[in-house]
Amino acid sequence: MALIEVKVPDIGDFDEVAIIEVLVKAGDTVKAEQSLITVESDKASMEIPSSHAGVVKELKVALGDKVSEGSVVLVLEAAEGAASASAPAAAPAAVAAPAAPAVVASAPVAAAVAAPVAASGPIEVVVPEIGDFDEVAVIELLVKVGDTVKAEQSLITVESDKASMEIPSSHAGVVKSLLVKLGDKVAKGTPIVVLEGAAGAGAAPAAAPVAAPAASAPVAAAPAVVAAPAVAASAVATLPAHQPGSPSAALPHASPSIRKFARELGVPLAEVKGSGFKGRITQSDVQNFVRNVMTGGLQTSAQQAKAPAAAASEGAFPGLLPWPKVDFAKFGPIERKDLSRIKKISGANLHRNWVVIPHVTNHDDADITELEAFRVQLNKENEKSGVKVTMLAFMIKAAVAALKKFPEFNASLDGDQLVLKNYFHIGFAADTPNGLVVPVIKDADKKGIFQISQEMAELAKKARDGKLGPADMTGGCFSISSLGGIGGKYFTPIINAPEVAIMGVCKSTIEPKWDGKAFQPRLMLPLSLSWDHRVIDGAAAARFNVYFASLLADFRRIVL
Ligand code: CAO
Repeated sequence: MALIEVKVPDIGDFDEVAIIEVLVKAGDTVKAEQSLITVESDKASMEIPSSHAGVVKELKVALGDKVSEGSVVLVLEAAEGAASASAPAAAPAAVAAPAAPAVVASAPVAAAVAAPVAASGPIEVVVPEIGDFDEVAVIELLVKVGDTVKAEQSLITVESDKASMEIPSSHAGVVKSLLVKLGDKVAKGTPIVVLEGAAGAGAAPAAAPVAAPAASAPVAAAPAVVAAPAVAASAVATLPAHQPGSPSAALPHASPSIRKFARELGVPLAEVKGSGFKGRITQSDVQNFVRNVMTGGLQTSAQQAKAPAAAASEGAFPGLLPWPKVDFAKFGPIERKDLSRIKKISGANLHRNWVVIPHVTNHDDADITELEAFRVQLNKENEKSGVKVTMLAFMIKAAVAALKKFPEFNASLDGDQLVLKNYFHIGFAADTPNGLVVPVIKDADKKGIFQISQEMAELAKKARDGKLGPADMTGGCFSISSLGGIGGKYFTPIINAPEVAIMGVCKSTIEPKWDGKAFQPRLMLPLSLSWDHRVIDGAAAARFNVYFASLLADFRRIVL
């Protein structure tokens, strides 16, 4: 059976759009035209359909990744005789291309050029070019009579079965009359509103709206927050509600701008009840939700599950004293500093992981005397290569071997099931000026020490420069947090959920070790393995540590 790469089709003028939902997982059987992922810009969300029927062999994207035309979404084992839905396999872009994506890019552009004359009299704003659609339903009215609108401001949201999009105003002005209502079907040229044009407020310059969707920050920023995860050695992960394969993670009905609004406020849309047309979530639904939470009338599931510091500080966490409120300035000079974005995200994730996961930490030591000598020798021999072999690279390989021997460490909890992974992506905590991030070395089992050392150096640099993308930080199976370059003896790393264990290592020191006849100076590396007691037992954790240490003590064991 043929393996087919299903790619993102033509999505108009967009360079990159973020994946906000992964709708299938490896092993799923999909039909041609079935939606695979949902992507979102600040003006539209759209589902990318499959060009073929078949079984998903491998997902090539993750939540938060940015994709553009030609990005490979997944590899499909095509069903026997299952040609593409609407075109031969040779032309997947054309095959898969839903009309919707084209609309997304063209709508604002066309709106801008639809009535390019500056005017102060009444202006009828019409639906611009919306691609191949004959008719789409109006699902949201975003303005009312009397509202002052700016050029490019969204007027209505329309929806097909694959995409929703906002139609922007071609002009600034005051809404004199609304010419459509909820449920109406509109097509190119349908009048939407009559505006009393503001003097001098003509059409938005053609260049601006073209650039707007692609360049606008929310497209890039929002999903990064969702996935950003990876932050903190111990902490961060994708939001479980949107994990691929979680069927309950249906996208709530809300337009892109409402979703962006909700994200900015940290509102979990899945918990908001929509009062709009066909249950759509409106801006006032989101505002009411926030009001209810703030007045204590409602707890988000996050609050219930994670008991965030904010709740504790308000005394809202049952059974706990309120967080002490102290006027520090009374005791001496102070200054205030906002937490960095990374710290805010990692803090919330660390807190959840610490509260939700029953952590236990096992400490042990690995004798790395010979391995360190080998590492130093390797670096001498390869001085000119520019690649410095690090102890961490050896630990990543040792972690892979230990995960293979103890598969429940390479797993995640999903309800009552354990998801066992047959891939080996290892995260490592990296210290950056803005906080901790956890870049991931993908497929570490297939890479050698030199390649891992090189990739680690590149990822650590990207991390320090603040250039890591969501794809660099997602998909990890197990993390290593090394404080070896700094110092310390042991610590209790917090598990980077949904992983189930993390290895913390500190600085190795020469210690006297009894060999049966005499004390010998040996280089000992302190290990601190934190593990999730819901998945792993103490005996297994001790065995994991012993095995991990034995590999570092004699690296030849790795090939046994
Ligand atoms: N024992 C003794 N020395 C060690 C060591 C160890 N376990 N690990 C590293 N070193 C040495 C290195 O050999 C290097 O020495 P030289 O410069 O003489 O060669 C020096 O310490 C600095 O190493 P490094 O930290 O730059 O390199 P690394 O590969 O060990 O680590 C990275 C890379 C990105 C993991 C690290 O820079 C970092 O950011 N660490 C902090 C991680 C962190 O903060 N974790 C805490 C999370 S708490 O939740």
